[in-house]
Amino acid sequence: MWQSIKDKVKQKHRLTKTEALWLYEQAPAQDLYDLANFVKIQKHGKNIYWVNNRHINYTNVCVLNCRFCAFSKIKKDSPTAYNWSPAEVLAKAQESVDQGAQELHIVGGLHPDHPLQYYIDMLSNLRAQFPTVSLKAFTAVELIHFAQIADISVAEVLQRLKDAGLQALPGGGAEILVPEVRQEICGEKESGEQWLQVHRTAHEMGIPSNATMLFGHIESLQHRVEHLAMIRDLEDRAPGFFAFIPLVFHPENNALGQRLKKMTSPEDRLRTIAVSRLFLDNIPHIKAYWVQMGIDVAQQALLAGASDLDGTIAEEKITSAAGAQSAQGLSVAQMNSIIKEVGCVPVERNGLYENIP
Ligand code: V47
Ligand code: SF4
Repeated sequence: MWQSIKDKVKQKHRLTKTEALWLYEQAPAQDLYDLANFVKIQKHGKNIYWVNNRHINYTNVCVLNCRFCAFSKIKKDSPTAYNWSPAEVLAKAQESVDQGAQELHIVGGLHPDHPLQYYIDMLSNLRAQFPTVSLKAFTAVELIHFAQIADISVAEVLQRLKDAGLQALPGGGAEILVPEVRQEICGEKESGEQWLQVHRTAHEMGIPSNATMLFGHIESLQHRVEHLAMIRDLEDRAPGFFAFIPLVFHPENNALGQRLKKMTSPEDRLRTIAVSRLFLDNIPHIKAYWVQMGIDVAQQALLAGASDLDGTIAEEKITSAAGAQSAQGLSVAQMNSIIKEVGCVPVERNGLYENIP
C-alpha cells in the first residue's frame, strides 16, 4: 500500500478514502510527514504564509450550547457575558491596525437580540475606517442565525454583508460534518449539509472561505476521513476554499471535555496535518493553527504538509476559554522566527492570500 500511495502522490493522482485511512492508521510517521512535505514543497516551495491579524469575538452570548464550547454564555446577564457595540469593535480593530494588522477575523456567539443591521454596521464601519484591511467574518451558523432573524435567505444575508465589506468567511463551525458525530457534540447546530450549503453559496457568490475540522474527541479516524472527503467534494463542485484547518479539541470548561478528559497527542496532530495535505489535493493551504496545535507542534507541522501558520491573533477567547495558552497572541518577530527556525521562508499575506511586500 505504501509504495502504491507514494507512486500515486508523485504522479499527482488523487488518493481514495481507503488510502487516507491507511495512511492515518499504518503509515510510518516520518515517512508520512516527508511525503506530505514533498507535496507542500511542490505547491509552495519553502514558503510558509502568515498574517498580521486580530481575532474579534464580538460577543460570547449564544443561544446554542455546543458540548465542546467553553466560550459561550447562554444568559445575557451572566457576570462573564459580554457584548461589544460596533464602536467597541472599531476600537479593538484600531489598536491592531495601528500595529500593522492586515486582516480582521470576526466571529461570535449567536446573540438573540441583534438585528442584521448590527452586523452590517459593524462591517461598514470597519470598511470605511480601514479600506485595505481584509474582513473575514461570520461562520455558517452565524449566517443562518442572521437569516432567521431578518427572515431572508442566507444568499441575501451574504449579499448585504458583501456590500458592507465582507470579503471571506472563516472556516469555523464545521466540527465533524458526519451526522452521527455532529448530533452528539452539537446537536442544536446547523447540520453538516447546511454548513456545506452555506459555503457553497458563498463560493458561488465570489466569497472565498476556509474549512475546519474539530478533532480529538469522540470521532473515529473513519469519521475524519469522511469529513475530509465532504470538504474535497465541495471544493470540486464549487471552488473557493483557501485553507483547511484541523482544530485540536481542548477539554477544559466544557461538557464534552469533562466526559473525555483527554487531548489528542502531538503525533496525532501531525498525522492529521499530513493526511489532510495528501488527501485534499484541491485545497491550496493546510493551516497549522498554532493556538490549538501548540507552538512546538505547529512548527513541526511546517515540515509535515502545512503551508500556513495563521496569525498574530492579538486576543483569543474561544480556545483559551477551553484551556489553551493563547490569550495574548504572538508578535511579528515571533511568527518570523518560528518559521525560520525550521528552515522555511516566512511570507506575510493578507486575508485573501495576497503577499504583503
Ligand atoms: O468554530 C470551539 C472551535 C472554532 C473548542 O478560518 C474549539 O482562518 C477546540 O474556526 N477546543 C473557532 N476548538 C476557531 C476557528 C478558526 C481559527 C483560526 C482560523 C480560522 C480561519 C478559523 O473553534 C469553532 C469551533 O469549531 N472550538 N470550542 C474547543 N473546546
Ligand atoms: Fe455558540 Fe459557537 Fe459556542 Fe456553539 S461553538 S455554543 S454556536 S459560540
